[in-house]
Amino acid sequence: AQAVPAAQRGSWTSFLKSIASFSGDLSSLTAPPFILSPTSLTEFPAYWCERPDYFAAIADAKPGRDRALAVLRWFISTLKDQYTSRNEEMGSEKKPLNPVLGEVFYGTWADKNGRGVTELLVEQVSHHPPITAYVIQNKSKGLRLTGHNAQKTSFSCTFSFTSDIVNPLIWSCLAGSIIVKQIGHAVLTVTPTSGGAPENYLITLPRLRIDGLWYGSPYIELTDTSYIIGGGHVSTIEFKGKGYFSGKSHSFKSVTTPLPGQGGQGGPTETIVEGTWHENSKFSKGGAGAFHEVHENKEEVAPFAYADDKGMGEFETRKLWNLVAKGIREGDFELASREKSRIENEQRQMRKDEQAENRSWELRHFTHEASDPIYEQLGRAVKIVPPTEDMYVFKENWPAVFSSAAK
Ligand code: 0T9
Repeated sequence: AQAVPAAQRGSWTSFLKSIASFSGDLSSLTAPPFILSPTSLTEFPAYWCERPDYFAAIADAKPGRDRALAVLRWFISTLKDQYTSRNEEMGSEKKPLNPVLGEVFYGTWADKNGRGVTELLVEQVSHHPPITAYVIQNKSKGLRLTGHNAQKTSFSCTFSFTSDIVNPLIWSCLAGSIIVKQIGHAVLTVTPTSGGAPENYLITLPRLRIDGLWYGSPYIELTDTSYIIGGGHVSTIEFKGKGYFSGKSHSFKSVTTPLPGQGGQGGPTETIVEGTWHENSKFSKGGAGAFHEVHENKEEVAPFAYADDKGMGEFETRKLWNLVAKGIREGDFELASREKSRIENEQRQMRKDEQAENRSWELRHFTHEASDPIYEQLGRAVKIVPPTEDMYVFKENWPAVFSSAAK
């Protein structure tokens, strides 16, 4: 089961040693070529909408329990793409390209069967640590998802054995796992197109465990809990690996309850859904039959070609990383690393120039706020930790290529 090419075993072992003895920002560590992905993290927010029908269905659902379950169904439907698609497409989890400050990704999902156009705008709002902010909007349905993502990584030793190799502690850890705590959250806003007050849903993110490192074929398992709070309901989604609820990998159990005093009256007091997030799940209380069945027809976002929009310039992710990605895809690692160094040097120079001129980089699409009142207010229902989080507020400046841009 050894997936590491013979010529890269040494560098894989030293990479593992550096992650085992290091905690913080893994994105900046140099990894051997076989584990590199040609895709930057700025493209990842697109995973939230590769099943645009489930997203649109949220607006069509009746407010209350039905809508809370529609939000849950859409959320569950995104997890397969977010966390197993690299394994399916590239054979294992791979190390994404570490976005530069100001990197952007714009794209769209076409209208189909009257569900409306869905649009995506992403900006890398911090390089160290990496933070990605995004907006996903279906204007005709009155839906908008905004959020930001960062990660705190640590290493966990799963077992140890005694050995007299150089550093027994570190060596015994090489079969351990990377634990990724996701920082950040998302807010889904549903604005009734017929008028009426907008409704907010706070979405918190699961913890990741990356296993399979020893064999060079990393894969993700989700752990811990995610909450979806809004519309008078709270869904508590517990993630477990093999052998917990169903004896299967990628298991989850979700409990949706009304929030008394927040419009959550009436209907069953509890709805429980159980199953696997990458395949199927069903109701085990408060409903019957299938809850979500994965379908293969995912719809990838159509990026706006950078050549078509002068405004995007050098910072459009696929343009910026073009030659690095080409090198990784075609096995020309000299090209990949030369181009990567060029990009990194340019970035260092930009930061130096800013410092020398006593100015700082200005975000294109977002403004940073120290706290998020929606997170605080909705999070109270589950005594959320931490009690507040920062947020990135969209400046409403859709580039002209988008249909959401006022013309
Ligand atoms: C938000 C997602 C996130 C980003 C990635 C941990 C990870 C960077 C963050 C959390 C998305 O909504 C969902 C999916 C995958 C996550 C990545 C998986 C991963 O391995 C990387 C980290 C930084 C590494 O590259 C670790 C080293 C690598 C050799 C292991 C494959």
